[in-house]
Amino acid sequence: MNHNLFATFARRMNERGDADFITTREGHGYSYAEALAATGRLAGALTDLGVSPGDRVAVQVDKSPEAILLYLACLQIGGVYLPLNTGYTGEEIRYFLTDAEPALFVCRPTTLDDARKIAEESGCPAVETLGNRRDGSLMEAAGKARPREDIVTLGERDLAAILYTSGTTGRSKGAMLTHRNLGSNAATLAETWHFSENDRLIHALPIFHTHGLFVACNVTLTAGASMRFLPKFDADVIFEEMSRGTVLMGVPTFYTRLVQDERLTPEATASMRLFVSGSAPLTAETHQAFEQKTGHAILERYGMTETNMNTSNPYEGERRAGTVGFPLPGVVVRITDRETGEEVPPGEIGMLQVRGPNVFIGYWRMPEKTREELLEDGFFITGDLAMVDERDYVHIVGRDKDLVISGGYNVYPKEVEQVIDELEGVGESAVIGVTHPDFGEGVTAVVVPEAGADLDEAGVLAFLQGQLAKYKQPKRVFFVDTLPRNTMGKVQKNQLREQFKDIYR
Ligand code: MCA
Ligand code: AMP
Repeated sequence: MNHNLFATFARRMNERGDADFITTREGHGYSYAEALAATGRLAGALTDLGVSPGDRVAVQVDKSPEAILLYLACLQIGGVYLPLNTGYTGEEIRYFLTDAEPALFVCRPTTLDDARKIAEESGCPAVETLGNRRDGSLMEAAGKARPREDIVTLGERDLAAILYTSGTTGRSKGAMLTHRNLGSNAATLAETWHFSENDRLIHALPIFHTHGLFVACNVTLTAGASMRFLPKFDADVIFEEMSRGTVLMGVPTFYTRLVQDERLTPEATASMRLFVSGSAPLTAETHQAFEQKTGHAILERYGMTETNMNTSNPYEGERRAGTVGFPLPGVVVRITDRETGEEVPPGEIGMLQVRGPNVFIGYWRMPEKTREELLEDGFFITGDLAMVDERDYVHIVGRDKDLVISGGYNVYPKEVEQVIDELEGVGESAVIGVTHPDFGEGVTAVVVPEAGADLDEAGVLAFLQGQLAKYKQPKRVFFVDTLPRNTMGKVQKNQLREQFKDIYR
């Protein structure tokens, strides 16, 4: 049996033929049959470029239908897709290329010179470009290549993708996701969320993360539905698209922005059947305000890069505000004591662990990290603190890991602190997430200057430009004489969060 996920997709693509798969507002797009043919041409081009089964293909490109076809072409030939945030700086990219050793790096036409240099220094043998106007050297190569129609035969543990879970500095971990991981989750979600050929997904998320790539695209392909591909979230466009769409998938920031918009009414959302939220906590207030204004209860689900989706509120039945619903079919969730690892009784808070066909097989070339987080009995330690209520709904109540989630993007404080600490005059720093009305949490730096140092907020922010992706840069920087520490010397970030809790209000 061929476990290649693309075999399932290709069957669906053949069945759906002339039906729309992906369209843009500029009138560009692909029917299913066109997408299948174009994927075959890209698969031919990748082969010509020397990509073999198991080879990584690193991709940092703007959002476009062709970028999705490139992902599919990678699957088809057994390559390992490695998407990279378009906000990453050259330094950040250097780490990923060095660590993952891809056979090919596909970048934007505008960044080719820098990309070539970084690729050369990182030992990556080939660089091609892909633009968002059907341009770039990869599209040219696809035009000349002999299309591939075969689908490489794979086992269920073969890799489909590697997604890095944080930025740079050697700690970033590449989560290895198999064809089985992605395929099982797509099938489960399509069924749980009642996806059908009639669905038209409004796609406004980036396509370098689990949410916009796997949840959105794999579910669409599994159901044979269609996607309206938008470059980014823009409320004006979303309101226009909602008159024809049926489903929106978004991070909570989408919904906090929509509920503040006076155009949000039952009429504006009349053709929609489902609003999905995830990647960060949706507040109960936003959930309730959205329902009050539209009659739609947002369906909140919970996932991770390492696991795809774990839990979901029900399609039918109560979508409980402030909860992430029930474990998906085939997924087992257990809440454990953080010290002993023993399961805690319902109603008590503990570490959320998860097991299922969705759970990744480990971190790329990090066996020790893998052993620490992926237990022998198959459970993965998520780092999220959770509680299961009397009706079995899972509540995510906090995080045991030092992580800030800003507008759905993960920011690892340590990474930002390390860069700030390099600035002359900085004694030490602590980076925290503080409640932010738009991004959920705002990245915030607290800096202790060295004696006599001449530092100000603008100077620190200017120093970070170009070193860290924009979304990782603090929204504000504050100066203190000392950082609060416990008796073990550990910085008490809770105290800092409390001290600065009102700065974005
Ligand atoms: C943009 N900026 C941000 C963010 N996005 N700063 C902090 N956090 C962000 N998320 C910066 C911009 O560079 C800009 O800076 C300023 O903030 C305002 O930008 P704005 O135009 O308002 O932003 P936007 O372009 O509208 O983007 C906001 C956004 C976007 C729509 C929330 O960040 C987004 O699409 N996030 C989705 C992330 C995502 O897909 N996460 C899924 C991860 P300046 O003005 O100085 O230039 S997958 C995952 O987590 C798991 C598996 C799961 O469960 O799904
Ligand atoms: P990532 O590493 O980008 O995949 O982010 C995964 C993390 O996002 C999880 O470990 C959670 O902390 C958080 N997350 C995702 N969905 C939700 C949700 N619905 N509610 C609360 N936190 C979430």
